[in-house]
Amino acid sequence: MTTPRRRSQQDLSVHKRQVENLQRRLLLKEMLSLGALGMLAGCDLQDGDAVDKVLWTMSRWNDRVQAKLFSRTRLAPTYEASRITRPFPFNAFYPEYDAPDIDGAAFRLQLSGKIDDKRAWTLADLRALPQSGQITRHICIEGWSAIGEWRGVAFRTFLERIGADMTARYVGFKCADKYYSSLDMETAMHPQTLLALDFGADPLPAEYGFPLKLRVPTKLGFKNPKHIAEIFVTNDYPGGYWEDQGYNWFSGV
Ligand SMILES: Nc1nc2c(c(=O)[nH]1)N[C@H]1C(S)=C(S)[C@@H](COP(=O)(O)O)O[C@H]1N2
Ligand SMILES: [Mo]
Repeated sequence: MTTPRRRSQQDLSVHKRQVENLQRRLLLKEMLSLGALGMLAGCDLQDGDAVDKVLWTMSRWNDRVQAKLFSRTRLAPTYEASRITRPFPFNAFYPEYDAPDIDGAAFRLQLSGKIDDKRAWTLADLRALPQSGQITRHICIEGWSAIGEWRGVAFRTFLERIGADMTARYVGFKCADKYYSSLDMETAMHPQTLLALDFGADPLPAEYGFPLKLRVPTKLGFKNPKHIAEIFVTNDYPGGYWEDQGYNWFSGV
């Protein structure tokens, strides 16, 4: 008979083996990468394209390992309302006064890719779905963080509602300000990933993502697209505005 204690020891040893396997694979891959860098050194690092290719390959691989370690059930911390940062900091690739001016009444959220029902959504349609909220910390790669409150539709609920292909690898976002980003399907379905309509008690202000932003507390700030115009589901790596300039695609916190 296996006592609970014994069972947990067995679980631990299985876990330990998995970690060891992972470490072995990491080491092997690192040696392969070093080998590739050595080859590049041989060509004087003159060939920028080849160097780029190796670095991008390493980064993509790093994303895959991080995705394996990420757990759908790991939750980001939540906070009391008294901890909310006021005023909440603004950030974008342009100054605040250039934030897109969007007409909420005319707004239609576009859907494309591996989705059964690609009908466009009005804001009223989205508000008719069950709403929930969160008080979580937004962490920007530039070295600041702030606690905010967002409300909206659990993104998983929305994906189910539109008949998104949940076996696809990525969900991509195109924004009204030409920003774009993407998530792995696991993160898209995470219980805290929220299609946010409200910031605190009010609709998202223009600068903070009106009319829609994706709030992903398990990711760095740049993977929280504001002013979402289109959502698509795909198996082709969509990249992102900062991701394509070298920021790590996975960027989990
Ligand atoms: N559409 C859009 N979304 C965006 C950005 C942007 O420039 N455009 N910047 C990202 C970055 S780097 C950060 S830190 C957060 C800032 O969100 P906030 O203005 O609500 O603080 O938005 C993210 N989402
Ligand atoms: Mo950011």
